[in-house]
Amino acid sequence: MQLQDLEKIFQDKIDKEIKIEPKDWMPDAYRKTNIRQISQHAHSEVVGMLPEGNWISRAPSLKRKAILIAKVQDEAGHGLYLYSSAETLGTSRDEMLEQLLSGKAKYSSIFNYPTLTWADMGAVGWLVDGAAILNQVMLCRTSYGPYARAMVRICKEESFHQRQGFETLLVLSKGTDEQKAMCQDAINRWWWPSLMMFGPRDSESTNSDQSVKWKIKRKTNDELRQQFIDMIAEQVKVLGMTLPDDKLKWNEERKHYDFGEIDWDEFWAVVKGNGPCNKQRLDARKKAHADGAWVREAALAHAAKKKNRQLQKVA
Ligand code: FAQ
Repeated sequence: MQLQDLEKIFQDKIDKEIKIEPKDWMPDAYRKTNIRQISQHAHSEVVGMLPEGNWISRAPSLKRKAILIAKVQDEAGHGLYLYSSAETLGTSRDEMLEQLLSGKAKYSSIFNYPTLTWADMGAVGWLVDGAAILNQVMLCRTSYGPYARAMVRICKEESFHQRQGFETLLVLSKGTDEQKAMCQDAINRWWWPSLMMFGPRDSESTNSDQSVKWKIKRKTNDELRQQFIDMIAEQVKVLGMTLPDDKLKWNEERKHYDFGEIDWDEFWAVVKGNGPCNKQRLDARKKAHADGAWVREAALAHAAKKKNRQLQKVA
């Protein structure tokens, strides 16, 4: 078949909302951008375990500890679904990990901020998982089949994460003056970085145009960010807390909240590796990879033994 015919079949499928599957022909750039996005997403889930893992041993009660362990384990599972989904496009887990550990691959800027108090566990659940889920609900309809299907399950778990984060803050917001202050402080520190999770402004977003045309992305960075602000500006009232933005104001004409300027210099500094915890996060991943070497070797040795035994049986 001619290249033009293949491109036409591909585009027809996209137009008719038929999912693109691993064995279907696809343009190289479609394959490449999906590998880029899905692997970055997988790395984010895995690196994202670190800020919360930091609080497992210090959770204030057995119940909170059990919930936090379950949540962190969920993130590992999300990483696994996503790595598997990217592998269907012809890349290997080893290649993706090598890119993460060597600092070549990106992961979400948000996980380069420290979790200083217990209230941060609430703020991460409410704001970080809240931002993640808005983006991921859209990705349940992304055009690449294995990515869309992974997202359906991830979203179910993510919505539980967001609610547990909100509930954690709700309890603090009704507590002592010290607990209330801790809750407000966590919201103040996580608000702006969570707005940055949606990526640069549309005018600076290099991948958006093509990704929207291919229905990889269904909404732009700015559209999702606005949706998030509108939702959180209402929810924060239930907590009796405020968001750290004096320009935040309902705009009756636009039917959206107006908001202040995001510090894009800070965003790009974090993306380029110069955030408060970038080095700490990568060092932790490198250590975990090195410490796990014996597990990988043992698994390979076991698989080889098993294969040998089967071959002997056949012979
Ligand atoms: N951080 O052209 P665009 C989670 C990069 S999961 C770092 O707009 P695109 C769960 C971007 O890669 C959170 N880099 O890019 C959880 C590109 O560079 P490249 C992660 C960023 O792909 C919760 C350049 O800037 N979610 O939180 C960021 O069209 C709690 C230009 O940007 C996903 O990954 C950023 N924030 O749109 C886990 C969702 N934003 O690659 C644990 C899937 C942009 O050309 C605890 N990903 N960049 O070198 C997406 O939807 C998209 O990739 C966007 C970016 C929307 C993130």
